[in-house]
Amino acid sequence: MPDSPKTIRRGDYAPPAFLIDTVDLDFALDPMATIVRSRLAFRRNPAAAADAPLRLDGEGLTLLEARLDGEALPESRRQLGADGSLTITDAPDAGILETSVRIAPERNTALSGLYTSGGNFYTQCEAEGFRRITFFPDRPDVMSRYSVTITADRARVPVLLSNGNPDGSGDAGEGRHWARWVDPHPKPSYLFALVAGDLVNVPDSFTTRSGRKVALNIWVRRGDETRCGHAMDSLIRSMKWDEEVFGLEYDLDVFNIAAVSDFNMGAMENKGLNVFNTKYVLASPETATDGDWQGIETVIAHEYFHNWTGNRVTCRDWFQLSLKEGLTVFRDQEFTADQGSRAVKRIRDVRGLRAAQFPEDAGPMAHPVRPDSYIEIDNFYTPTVYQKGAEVVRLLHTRIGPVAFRRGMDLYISRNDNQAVTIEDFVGAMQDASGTDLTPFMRWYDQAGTPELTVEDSYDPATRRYTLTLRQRTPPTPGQVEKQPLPIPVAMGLLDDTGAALPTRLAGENAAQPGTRVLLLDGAVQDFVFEDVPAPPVPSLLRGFSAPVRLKGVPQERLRFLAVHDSDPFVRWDSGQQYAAAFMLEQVARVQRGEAPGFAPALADAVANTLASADADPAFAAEALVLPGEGFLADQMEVADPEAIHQVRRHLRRQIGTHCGAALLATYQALTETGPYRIDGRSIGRRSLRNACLAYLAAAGEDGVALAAAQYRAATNMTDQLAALALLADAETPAREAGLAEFHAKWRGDDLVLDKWFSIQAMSSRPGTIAAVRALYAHPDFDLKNPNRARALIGAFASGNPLHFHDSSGEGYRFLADAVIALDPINGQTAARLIGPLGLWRRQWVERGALMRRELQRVLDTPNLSKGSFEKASKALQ
Ligand code: B3K
Ligand code: ZN
Repeated sequence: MPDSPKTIRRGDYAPPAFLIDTVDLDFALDPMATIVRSRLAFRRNPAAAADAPLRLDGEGLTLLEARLDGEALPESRRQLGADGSLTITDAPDAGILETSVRIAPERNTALSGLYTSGGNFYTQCEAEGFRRITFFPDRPDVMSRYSVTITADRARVPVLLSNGNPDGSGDAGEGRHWARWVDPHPKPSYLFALVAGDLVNVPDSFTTRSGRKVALNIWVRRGDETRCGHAMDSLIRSMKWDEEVFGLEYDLDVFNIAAVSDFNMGAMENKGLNVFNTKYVLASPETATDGDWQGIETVIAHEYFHNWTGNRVTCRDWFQLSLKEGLTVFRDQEFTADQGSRAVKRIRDVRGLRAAQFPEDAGPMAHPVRPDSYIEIDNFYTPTVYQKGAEVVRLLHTRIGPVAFRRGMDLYISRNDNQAVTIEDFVGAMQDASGTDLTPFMRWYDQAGTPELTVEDSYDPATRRYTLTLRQRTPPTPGQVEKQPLPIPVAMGLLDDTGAALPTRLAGENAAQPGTRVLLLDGAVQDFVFEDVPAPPVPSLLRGFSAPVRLKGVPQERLRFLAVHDSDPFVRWDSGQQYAAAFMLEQVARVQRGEAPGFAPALADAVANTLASADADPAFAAEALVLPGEGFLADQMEVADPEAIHQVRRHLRRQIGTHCGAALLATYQALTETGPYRIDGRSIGRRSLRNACLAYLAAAGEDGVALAAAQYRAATNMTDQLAALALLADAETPAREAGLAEFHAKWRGDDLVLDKWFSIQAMSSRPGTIAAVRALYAHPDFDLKNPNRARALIGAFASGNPLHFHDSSGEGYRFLADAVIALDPINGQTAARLIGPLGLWRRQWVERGALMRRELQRVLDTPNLSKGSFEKASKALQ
C-alpha cells in the first residue's frame, strides 16, 4: 500500500450536495462489454452547502459519454478523479445528467457490482458496489425512484430481472430481447439489483392480509428446481408472520429470489429481487443438513424482513448499519423462536454470540455496535453489528415490554417511511412510545467491549432481608480505555433450597411478584434488597440471557443446583455449561503443570440425568449434552492453550462416553429413525440428540467408531451421514479413507455438498492435518475464486480448528497468510474476512504471538493490498 487508505469518521457526516429524484438505467448486457446508460434527474439538496460540486462515485468504469440537459459535456466541465469518481463543474441547481459507461462483468472476480457466475449475470451493490456499475452518488441517504431496461441475447439470457414490478418486455431484433422494470418505492443505490441469464423459476403466490396477490418466484439453475420447496415455504411463513406480529405487509406485485453459487455472503435484500447464495436456498434431505435447513429459514426470513427494516426505512450512513442489521436479526430470531422452541433458539443464538462476538469484542477489531470510524465498510458486517446489535434491540424490548415495543415499531416506521435515518430515530421512537427515558441505552451503541457482571449476596435472618449486590465493569478496548457503566436489565428470580420459586418483593414495593422480574443495574455497583425472604435463597440471574454480558464468579455448587432446578431453560442450560467450563479450565491448568486431567462424576451424573429426561425436549437435551467448545474455553483464558484445551475436552468426551456408554447407546438406539425424513423441530431435535450420543460413543473407543461407520453407510439423509463422516474424519480407522473417498465420488458434482467434504477434513484433529489442508488447497476441486469453497477450506481451518491452526511450528498461520495473499487480488472482501483469526495473537503465548504477527506483517507488506485487507491486518497488528 503506497499511501495509507483514508479513514472515514462518523463525526464528519455531511448531507449529500445533490439529490437524485429519478434514475433510468439501460443495460445492454454482454459478458465482456456491457454498456450501462444512465439518466439522472438531479437537484441541489436544500439541506447542503450551496456551492458544493456535483460529484458522482465511480470505480473501474470506462466513460463513453456524458451529457448535461441534452448537451454533450465538454471535457473541461467534467473531471475524472484518481479514485474513479466523476465531478461536474458549474452544475445547474437542477437538471438531467446522462452517462454511458462500459464494464466487463466476466472479469469481475470481486463479486461486487455486476458480475457473471456460470454464464449468468448478477449484481451485489451493498455497501459500495453500485459505483462499479454506473456513476452515482453511492451513499444510502440518496434515495431515488428507479426504472431499468435490460437488453440481452434471447437464447443465452432468456430471463431478465430487476427491482420492483415488471413493466413490459419485447423483441429487440438481431436475436436480442428486452424487459423493463419499475420500482415505485424510492431506494438507496445499495438496493439496486439485476439478475439475468438462463434460469428457471419455481413459482408460488401469497395473498396479503389486505387481499393483494403477490407473485413469488425463486430463480435457480436448471436442475435445482426440486430443491427450492423449503425456501419457498420459509418465505411464505415469513410474510405471514410479519403481518401478524408487526402488522407489516409486502408492498410490490412480485417478490423474486435468485440463487447464485458465487456470492460474498449469505444473501442480499435488494428491493423486490433478493439475491441469495445457493447455500441459503437449495435443500433436499439427501444434500442438506438440519443446520442447512435452519439456515435457509433464518436467512430467507431475515432478507424478507429487511423489506421494512432496511429498505422502506434505511440508514442515513454506514455507521448506522446496525439500525437495519441488529433490528432485522432481532426480528428473524423472534420469527424462528415462534416457529419452534423459543428456549432452544435462544440457547443457539447465545452460543453463537459467545463464539463469535465475545472474542471480537475482546480483540483488536473490537468496535462499538455503531462504529466511530472505518477504512472499508465491508469489514464492519460483523458479529458486533449484527448479533450484539440484535441483543441491544432485545434489551430495549425487555426494558419497555412487548406492547410498548410494538407501538415503538409502528411509530418508527410511520415517522421514517421512505427516509434514511439514524439509530437515534429508532431509540427515540421506542422512547416516545413507552414514555421511558432510553437515552442511557444509547451507550450500548457507542461503547465497545463486553461488560462483566459479578454478584455478591448476603442474607440476614433477623430482618429476613436478602441483599443482592450487582457490579459491572467493561474492560478497555482499542481506542476506548475509559468505560462508563451501562444500563443492564437483569431478568432474575429467587429459588428456595428445594428449587421452588420464591415470590420477590423489593424494599419499597407493596406486593410481592411471582416468577421472573427484571432488575435494572444502571450504575457501577448497586444493591437490591429483597424483603420477607424466609431463608437464604439461590439467585437465578440473567434469565433468557437478558443482556450480552459475562456473568462471572457464580459458585460451582450454585451452578449445579440451577442446572437442575431453575425454571428458566436458558439458565438451566447455561449453568450446566458454566459448571463444565470451570471444571475444564481447572483441568487445563493441571495439564499445564504436567499432570493428567481428572474427571468429575458430577459430569457423568449430569449426562445421565439429561438422557433420562431427554424425551421431553430432545433438542434441549442435545444442547445440554454438548460440552463447551474449544473456542469458548480459550475465550475464558487470559492466555489460551489450544493443545491443553483440546486434550482436556477429548479426555472428558472419552470419559463421558465410557462412564455413560450404556445409557448413551440406549438413547442412540431408541432414536433410530424409521419413517421418512422430517424437518419439524422435534425430528431435528431427535437427530441432534442421537448424533450427540454417537459423538460420545465414538470418543470412547472402537465400538463407537464402528457404530459411526455403520451410520455413515446406512444414512439416508445428509445430517446423519455428515455427522458420522465428521467423526470418522477425526478417527484412526480404515473407514475414514473409504468414507471420504466414497463421499467425494458421490458428491463431486454438487458444490454445496463438496464444500462439506472440504470443511470436515479442514477441521480434523488428526495429526498431519495442516499438510492435508495444503493438499486440499491444491486439489482440482478447490477453487479460490468461489467464496463458499474458499471459506469451506481456509475459513473452516482457521476458525474451526484451533488445535492445528495454532500449531507451534507456525505452519497453520503461514497457510492462512498464503491463502489471504493469493485471494486478495481476486476478491479483497472475502480475503479480508479470513484474516480475523490471526488478530488474536495477544491471547497466545509470546512465541506463537510472534509467529502470528510475522504473518500479519507479511500480509501487510504485500504490494497493492486491498484497503479491506490493509485495515484488517494493520488493526490486528496494533
Ligand atoms: N445486507 C446484506 C449484507 C451485505 C454485505 C456487504 N458486504 C445481507 C444482510 O444482512 O441481510
Ligand atoms: Zn441483514
